[in-house]
Amino acid sequence: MSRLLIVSNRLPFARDSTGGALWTVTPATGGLVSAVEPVLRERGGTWIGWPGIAGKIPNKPLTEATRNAGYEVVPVALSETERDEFYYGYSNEVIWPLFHDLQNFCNFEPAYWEAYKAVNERYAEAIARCAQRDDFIWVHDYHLMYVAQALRERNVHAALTFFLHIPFPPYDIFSKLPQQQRLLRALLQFDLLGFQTRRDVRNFIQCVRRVMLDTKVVPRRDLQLVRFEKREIRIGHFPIGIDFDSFANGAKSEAVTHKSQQLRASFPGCQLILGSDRLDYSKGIPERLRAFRTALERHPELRGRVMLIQVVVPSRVEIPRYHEFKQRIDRLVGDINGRFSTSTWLPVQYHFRCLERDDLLAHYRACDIAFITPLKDGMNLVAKEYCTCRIDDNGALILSQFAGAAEQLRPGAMLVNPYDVEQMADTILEAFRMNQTQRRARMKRMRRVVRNENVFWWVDSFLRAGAKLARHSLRASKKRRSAAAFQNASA
Ligand code: GDG
Repeated sequence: MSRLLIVSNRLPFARDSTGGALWTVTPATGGLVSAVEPVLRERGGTWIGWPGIAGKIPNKPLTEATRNAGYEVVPVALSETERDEFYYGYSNEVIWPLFHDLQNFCNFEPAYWEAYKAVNERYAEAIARCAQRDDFIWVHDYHLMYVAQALRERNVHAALTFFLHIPFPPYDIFSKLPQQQRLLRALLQFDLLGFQTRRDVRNFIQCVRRVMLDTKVVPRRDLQLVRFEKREIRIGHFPIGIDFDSFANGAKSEAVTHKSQQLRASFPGCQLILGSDRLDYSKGIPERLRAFRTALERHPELRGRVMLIQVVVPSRVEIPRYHEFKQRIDRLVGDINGRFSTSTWLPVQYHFRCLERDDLLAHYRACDIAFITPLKDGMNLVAKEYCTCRIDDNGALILSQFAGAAEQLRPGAMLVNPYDVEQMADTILEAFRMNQTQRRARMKRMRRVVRNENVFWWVDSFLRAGAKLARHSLRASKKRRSAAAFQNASA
């Protein structure tokens, strides 16, 4: 089994400066880390990434904090300007909104692209320094789409694989990107490209066909094949999963059982509806709040009998747009509570902080309905975590049709269009009225999928696709060697 070399923008640890030379190291939150960390902890390997704070990295606190991680951690440093132009700039003001179909939120500042390339080159150098022969090199996510190109320019010919955690947009949206051709060319320097869903693969292939006229696409049943500059690139969908057993066992634990009972007991006679997201405009939080408000307006039977618990995890708060976005959420929560609350009932309970893991699990266990409405999402792990923690099979999931998870959870979820506030409001009523037998039947179906297609299944399927690739390139290099030998002999 080859060593796994994971490369992502952020490390699974966040470094925080408490002033002077004092540093704290805390586990980072977010979908990528939740999924990849348990895998690396189990298999071992190396993780290359940025610890989340600009400037020089004094290694000691990081080395100490990661000593028992079960894998090696290699930090990449970013200056403040690089953080601003590469991370906040190209990654989060161009790619993130564009790939979530929110083109009006993009800032196509030309300087950002140069910073993006330069930082990707820094990551490429770190990979070139760390990589050993036969390592499985696996680059993650939208911040690092230029890494393979940078490695090829440094004459690295090893197999390179990539997984995109966020959606890939359709051609009509992608074609707004000023660097569309350069970015696709860079992506085609990887040997295996993994996407979350069939929809993303379709979009990517459509963009390749329209933008890269010198490619040939060979449709295949499992992995699609693209021929480009004498190379073959394989493309597939690999829906990311979660560590099912760890969530299910966590939900059964005494501490979580106690906390969830306490939570339930605090709101007798009320069905609890849960929303939990990072602070991000792609997650559809205002739309969800407006739908909840409409539900209370249109369906008086819900008043006093449902409560929305909305957890918003602070994220990218340094970006002004995110700050304004938080104010919008605050105002909506204030409006709903101001209009509908009574002396004994508060319609929205709002937490703007990251819950401890046990508290999060207790919320999953205690809430009757999960209300997850991203405008677009690569996958959405919260939906899968919620199903997993419903160990009694009782619970309803209202899920945006534009979340990647909708492809797998379709048989049990109540799918909604997050732009249709009235439809979402009516679905709240439907979920509220749904009887236990129906809820259980739906939940069982979803839990089966989440259990079977868990994070280890995801890694295995990606690694298997990568291993096939290694066999292909071995055959190709043997062919090249024998062709060269034949030419030499006949010369
Ligand atoms: C990206 C893609 C894709 C949430 N609240 C708390 C908390 N969380 C954790 C959840 C979950 C993670 O954060 C969020 O994951 P998502 O998948 O929902 O979203 P992104 O962070 O946007 O992730 C996404 C993912 O990558 C993986 O490929 O699914 O589409 O955008 O794991 O548990 N964790 C804690 N307290 C909270 O209050 N501790």
